[in-house]
Amino acid sequence: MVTRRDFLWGASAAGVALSAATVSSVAMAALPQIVSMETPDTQPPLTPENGRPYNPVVTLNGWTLPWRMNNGVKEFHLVAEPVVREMAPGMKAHLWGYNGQSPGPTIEVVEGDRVRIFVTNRLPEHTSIHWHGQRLPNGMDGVTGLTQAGINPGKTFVYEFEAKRPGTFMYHPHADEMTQMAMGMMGFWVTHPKNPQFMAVDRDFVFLLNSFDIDPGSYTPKITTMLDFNLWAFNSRVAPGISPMVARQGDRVRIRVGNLTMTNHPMHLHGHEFVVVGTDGGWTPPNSRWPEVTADIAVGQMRAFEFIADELGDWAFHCHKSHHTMNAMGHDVPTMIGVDQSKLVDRITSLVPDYMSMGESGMADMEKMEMPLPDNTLPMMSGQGQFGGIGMGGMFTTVKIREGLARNDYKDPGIYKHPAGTVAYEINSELPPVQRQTETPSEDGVEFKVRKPMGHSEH
Ligand SMILES: [Cu+2]
Repeated sequence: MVTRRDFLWGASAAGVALSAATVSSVAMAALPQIVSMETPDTQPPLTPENGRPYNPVVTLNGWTLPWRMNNGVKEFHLVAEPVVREMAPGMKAHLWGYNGQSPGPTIEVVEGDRVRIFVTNRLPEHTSIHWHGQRLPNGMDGVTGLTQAGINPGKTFVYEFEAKRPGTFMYHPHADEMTQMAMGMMGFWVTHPKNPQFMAVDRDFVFLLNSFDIDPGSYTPKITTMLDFNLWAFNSRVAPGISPMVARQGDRVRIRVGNLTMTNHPMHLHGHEFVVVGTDGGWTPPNSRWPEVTADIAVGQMRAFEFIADELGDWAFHCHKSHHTMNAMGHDVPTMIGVDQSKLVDRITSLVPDYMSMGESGMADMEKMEMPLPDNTLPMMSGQGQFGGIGMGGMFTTVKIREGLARNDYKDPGIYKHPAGTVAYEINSELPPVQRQTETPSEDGVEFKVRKPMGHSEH
């Protein structure tokens, strides 16, 4: 196996140009080289060095798979295999994925490209790949049993089709899906338009929503879980481990999100309105778009939305289901708000040694919880901001908007320096008395009594 730095074909993020002569005819005759990613860090966009030009995307905590051109055909090599994925610093998961990581690499092609994908199976059971949303011959659709035989362990299959429709797609197995998707097997696919000016944006971020059920202290997801997942992830990564999406002030930014969890996710952006410009069914006609600050993404769906990044700052971007912005916890934690537990703990721990008291005044205690956690377990809510604990895990990151960044600069610019007088502040002043209102003035100033509805006849 080789690292990304060693690959010879297709394209290079580092800009290392290699002559065609370095690729021997022997290599061209065999399968394309296997490129494997060793880090969960967000990789810079992979600028194409051959084939038709396009504006590359940035995969959040991911990367784009390099290819080789073989007689005009774009050839990729995906390897389905067990991987160790760091979900956030301090926690690694034993997942299944492709080419060293979960999710697999993003595949980027251009409308009209002839594409050949070699899929090698290094899993202990058969697999297949379904190319979600694509126009292709039925026999390339990747449904085990229905359109092809399963790819047995150790075997390599070839998929070949023309990338007919430009847009945003996903890939995942259609073989023992319950296991293979619960283990993290999925990836993103972008077919760029032939005309690079069509729907061009300054920054184009892509990622998948996925979820896992990994008991605190363990490494492997429970694959029979139907709904009660405890790790809610962007690309198999949870806050505070998710990269920020960095933009230059004034950039047109696109975020494409695919949902391969078992529930819907209302994705919410702070400080800006966006429009949904596309789904996995294609681009949305301009006259049918409307502004939103939250877009619900159902299971198996993709949404592409765009906004002008005109407000400087570190803006939260997260799923609006509050249990999806925290990390692993037991779901049988009782609500303890208002309960003084100080005298109870000693008595309970003599019976239940690992009993933790928490939640006396809400769950914010968890942000500063410094009690020892089991190995390989993330705090439920964590992340440090410049003003203290952020109290978020799971599906949470930031869009960091700064002035004058270079076009290709995706580095974390650090914390936002707020202009003087623009941060919410504490005021020390005596509270005024409470005015208890029992009568509500109507709009024209005539008062009326608030009363309860008397019955259905009044409706
Ligand atoms: Cu959610």
